[in-house]
Amino acid sequence: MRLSARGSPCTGDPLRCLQQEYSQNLPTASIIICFHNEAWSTLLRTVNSVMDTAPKKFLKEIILVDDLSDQGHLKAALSEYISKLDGVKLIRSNKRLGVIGGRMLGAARAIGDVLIFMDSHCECHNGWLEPLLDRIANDRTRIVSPVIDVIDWKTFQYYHSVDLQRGVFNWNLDFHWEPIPEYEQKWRKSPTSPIQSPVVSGGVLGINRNYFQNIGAYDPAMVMWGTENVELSLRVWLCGGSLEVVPCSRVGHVYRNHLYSLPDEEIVVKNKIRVAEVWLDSFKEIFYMRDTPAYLLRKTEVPDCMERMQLRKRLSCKNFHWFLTNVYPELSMPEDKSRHSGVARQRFLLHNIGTGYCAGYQTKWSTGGHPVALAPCSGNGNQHFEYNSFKEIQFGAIVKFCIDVTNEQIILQNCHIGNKMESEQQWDMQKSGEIIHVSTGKCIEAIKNGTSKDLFLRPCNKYTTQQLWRLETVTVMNKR
Ligand code: UD2
Ligand code: MN
Repeated sequence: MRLSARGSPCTGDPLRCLQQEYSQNLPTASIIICFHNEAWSTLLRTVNSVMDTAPKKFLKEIILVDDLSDQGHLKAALSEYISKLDGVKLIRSNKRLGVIGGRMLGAARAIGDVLIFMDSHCECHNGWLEPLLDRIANDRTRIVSPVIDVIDWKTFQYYHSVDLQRGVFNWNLDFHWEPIPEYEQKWRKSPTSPIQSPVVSGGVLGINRNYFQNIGAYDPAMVMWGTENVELSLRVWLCGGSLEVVPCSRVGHVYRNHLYSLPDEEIVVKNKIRVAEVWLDSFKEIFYMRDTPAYLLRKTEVPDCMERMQLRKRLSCKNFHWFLTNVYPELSMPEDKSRHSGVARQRFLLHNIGTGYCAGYQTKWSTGGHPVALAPCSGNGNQHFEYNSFKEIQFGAIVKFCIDVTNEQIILQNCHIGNKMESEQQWDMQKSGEIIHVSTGKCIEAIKNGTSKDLFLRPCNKYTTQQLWRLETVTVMNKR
């Protein structure tokens, strides 16, 4: 016999969600709610809404972890209230563990098949649990998140998010939501299909209990609060699992604009540094360029990431480049403003005035790079370049090459982006049309080289039209 979910009121497509059927043999869930000085009303609203909505047969337990709260209402009154509730346990930590340590403490005590980590100020809707469990039942390496709606912390007004969103991060390693890209929309079979998500929010997430422990739980050296969801997400993707937002599951979360009095202000920065050091490979330099506090801190303090690096090796995890190529190709280089506009990217053709030809990538490899060749302007992808605020002229969508020089010949080389503040790969684009090499002050000139026309560096001469370039903008749709 199959059971149908008891209506999630406001999903992207509520009717279809109501029609979904789930097995009677879904795995059981332990809901882990870690809190520090949570208000009475919001904490108990969270607990009661879980009890009201989660089918008994799937709800193994609710584990509350008190992370050393000092507010009076969370002492005896809470213990007494909880003792009357069936299936709710309260663990008190005598040390401040933060959300990361607190959740791990709860996870260590849990006995359900699936762990659901939940913030202590949430409101679950009917039918939120089954679709999450169903996805994990079919594949234990899936980490799942409901759609998380916003509850205003002052007015408690509930805002249903209408658009389907996925979780992502920027080069500062800060998490945010964004509308799903077009290719994801097309790829999904129905409005109820899960959405692949580069990152899950930390607020509410489900993960198979054994899988959570096998892939290394949370990084125990990441302290207190912050970026643990980015770390877990990267690790899961890179080490063989996947992440998704399940549109038929909905939970509200009270977003507050408060800050904790964390014992050390640099905690979040330190957590981010660990994520960068363990998972970003050489791309971590971009993070350090974006995040000055992290850059400065890393100069004075080198974190010990040995254990996590060993874990990464043991689990045969892929590298960050794979993540950029396969999971989150939209994470562009920091200066690429076009990413804010969604799917379109601004690129241009480098049109040489003197020859009427365009610069382009050619596959032939010589002298340590690909010489840039001139060819009739076709507008094809091999003639698309991007210019960024590091003054690099880049070629390529995901694996970027940069315009460089060897023996005065203009070539495409791996970008040094972020590795050095000054590089041979920096160019000044003049309004007059010259492209000046920053380190030598010379100009790019189109010169006949046997049968082909190649590009060389020559002393600038504004009367040489082969040194003048027009940038012709092209707009490209991102594809996966
Ligand atoms: C977001 C996530 C949260 C977590 C956090 C970064 C959402 C909706 N929420 O923050 O899950 O990923 O970013 O770590 O995406 N808490 C403790 N001890 C502490 C601090 C907090 O137990 O020292 C509890 C707190 O009571 C809450 C949970 O940890 O239940 C997360 O903290 P938050 O709600 O203040 O964080 P939020 O929603 O801004
Ligand atoms: Mn929260």
